[in-house]
Parts: sequence; C-alpha cells; structure tokens
Amino acid sequence: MFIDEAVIVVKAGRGGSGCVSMRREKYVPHGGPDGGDGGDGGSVYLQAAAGVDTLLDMVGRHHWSAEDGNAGQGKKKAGRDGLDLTIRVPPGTLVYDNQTGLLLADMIPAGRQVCIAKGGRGGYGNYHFTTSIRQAPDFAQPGLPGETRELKFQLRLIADIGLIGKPNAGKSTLLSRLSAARPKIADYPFTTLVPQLGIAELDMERRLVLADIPGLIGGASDGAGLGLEFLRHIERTRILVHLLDILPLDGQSPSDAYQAIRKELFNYSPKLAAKPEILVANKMDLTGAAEALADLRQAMPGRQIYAISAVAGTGLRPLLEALWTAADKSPGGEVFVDQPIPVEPPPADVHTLSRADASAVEPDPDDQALLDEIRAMQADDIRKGRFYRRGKK
Ligand SMILES: Nc1nc2c(ncn2[C@@H]2O[C@H](COP(=O)(O)OP(=O)(O)OP(=O)(O)O)[C@@H](O)[C@H]2O)c(=O)[nH]1
Ligand SMILES: [Mg+2]
Repeated sequence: MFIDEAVIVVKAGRGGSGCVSMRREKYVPHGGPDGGDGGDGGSVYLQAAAGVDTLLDMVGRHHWSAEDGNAGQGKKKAGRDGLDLTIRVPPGTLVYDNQTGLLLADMIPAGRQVCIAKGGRGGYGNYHFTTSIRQAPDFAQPGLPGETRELKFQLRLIADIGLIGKPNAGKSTLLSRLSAARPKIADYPFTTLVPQLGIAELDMERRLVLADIPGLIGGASDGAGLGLEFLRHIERTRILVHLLDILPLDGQSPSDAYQAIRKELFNYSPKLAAKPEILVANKMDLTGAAEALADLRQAMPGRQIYAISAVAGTGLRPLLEALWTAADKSPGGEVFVDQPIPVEPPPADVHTLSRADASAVEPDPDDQALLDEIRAMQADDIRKGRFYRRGKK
C-alpha cells in the first residue's frame, strides 16, 4: 500500500541514574564513594533507505522509542547505554515538527541519516562529588530525560520525469512500455490512484526515473477528480511530460484538454508549471489520429509535439532521447533546506539530586556550593558537546 503522509511520536531514551554506593571491602577502611554513572539514553535516528518506498510502517505504529540508559552500579560500574533506534523512511521524505510546523529534514539522498531526538545523558555517580570536606557524598545525579517529538512525514517522490495528463491519456501504458513497472491499466478514468515509479533504461549508462501520477481534470484545484494533492510527487522532477490523448472518447479537443490541465498546474504551483515540458500525442495507432495530430499542430503553432503509440510502441525511442536531453539540461529536483534541529533546553529539574537518604532533604550549607559545582560540570559538558552523548562519537 502506498502511504505518503504519517504522524508519529518519537521518544529518545532517558539517561540512567548515577549510583550512590560506598566501597565496602575487608581491610579497606574508609573505602570512599564508588557509585558509577548512569548510561546515556538511546537516540532516535531517521534514515533514508533506498529500498523503502512508502510510509506504511508509520501508520501501524504511533510511538517509536529508543531504549533508556541503565543505572550505574557500585564499584564505579557505569550503566549500559540505551540502544539507538533507527527508523527507515523512503528517500524524499520531508520531516516536520508537527507542533511547530518547522521542516526538520529533507531525507535525500538515500543513505542520509539524521538524529531526530537525542537521548538523555546518564547521571553522575556519587564518586564524582567528593571534595576535601565532603568525602562521602550520599547523593548522585538522576539521568536526564530524552527528547520527545511529534513528527509529521510527507513523502515527495524523487523522479526525473513526471507524467501528467487527463485520465485515460495512456500515462500508465507509457510507463509500462518504458520501464519494468507494471501499473494497472484500464479503459476507465482514474485507474491510477497512487503515484507509481518506473526506471527507463536508455542504455547501460543512462537511466531516467519516471513518475506516473493519477490523471488531472479541469477543476482539480477545487477538488474535482482526485484533486491536486498528488502533484507534490512531481514537484522534484526535472521535466514534465504532458501526455495528450489524440482522439479522446469525451470528444474534448486535445488542445483544450491541454489548456485545462495547464491552468490546474499553475493554480497548484507556478513553480511547478514553469518546469520544462515535453508535449506528447498518444494513441497514434487509432484511425483518424494523423488528421487529429495535424489539427493539434495547427492549434499549437511553434510547439514541438512527439507523436507516439504507447500500445504499439511506436515513436518511443526519439521521445526517450528527447527526455534525456531535456532532463540533462534541467537542474536537479528541488531540495528543501533543513532547519537546524532545535535542541531542547535541559529540563528545569536538571540540578536536583537524588539523595540516598530521602529524609536528608534539609538544606545543607554545602548545597549551594555543590549545585554550583554541578552546574559548572554541566556547562562544561555542553561546551564540549558531550551533554547528551558522553563517551560516544
Ligand atoms: N489505441 C491505443 N490505446 C491506448 C494507447 N495507450 C493507452 N491506451 C488505452 O487507453 C486506456 C487508458 O490507459 P491508461 O494507461 O490506463 O491511462 P492513464 O492515463 O494511466 O489513465 P488514469 O490512470 O485513469 O489517469 C487503456 O484502455 C489503454 O489500453 C495507445 O497508444 N493506443
Ligand atoms: Mg494510469
């Protein structure tokens, strides 16, 4: 199933708590504090994976969490870091923060990996807090919570060429002729309900990715037919192929059909309408097609029109070469500029300590100095970029 929009919640792991422990060993008096640090929480990554072409996975599952870090232990044993979680998405997925609407990442090219929610840092164990006058600290630091985000994914397929035209023009037939794709083909309008990709191979070195989208009709910008939402899948293409049924059953002249669709394209996005466009007259095998083509050429003087029959396979080679030349000249598909992923400020309770003895919450004269000390440690961490990912690259 083709799914091109989804909302999920990602949650990075919480850091493990630091441990409060005193070394106790035979013949070692005054063993001192030896509580280890908590492990860092796992982070959530997104990866543009070449083999994935739908957001179907995201629809069945709303919450995606990375593992929490483990708590530290005695003998200065650090807790294990939580495992990261990697979510595979189709290349070309736009990732938005669903709450702010901010575009966080454009997942191209394939292979790109982005950290979308950082795991919380593990807390320091009590042995970090010894000073000359406080030799047995009875507290440690709790782990920090991981980041949580609500993400909205929106897929925009990546193709060189977008096939547009009225329903029944033969777009899917052309795609099946030029590539190994086997889209559904039938003699009724709106056979194609979701976009399809196919790869046309001109020779060993030259390939073009084609996108076949549902047919467009006049009034689509007001929701007629399947509307215009599928047009976003051809926003990144280099060129458009406008396919015209040379003898349409509804009797509308091909040049009127052309104008109606151009208007819809422009309504949707003037930028999309401004893409280079190649005009193709299809179904040239039908009787009367030659005359109709002559009429069309007259109605659109100065426009080059490629005449083909997708069913019979005639005229396809010159068309492919023209597509290649035009695609080669046209700049690559649009890449959206990512915003820097905002770093969540540490929560307000970051400085609170977990006391081993809950009754000992009486403010200690030392407390202020201690908090200052911890703040300095944390500021140092942040400065060195270790705030969330201590000990890891
Ligand atoms: N005679 C003839 N018929 C064709 C040709 N190309 C397509 N057809 C027929 O036209 C009908 C529609 O073809 P499709 O490829 O499904 O058309 P489409 O543009 O993908 O249509 P939608 O998916 O509904 O937008 C089918 O019955 C095809 O067999 C052609 O070159 N010649
Ligand atoms: Mg179709």
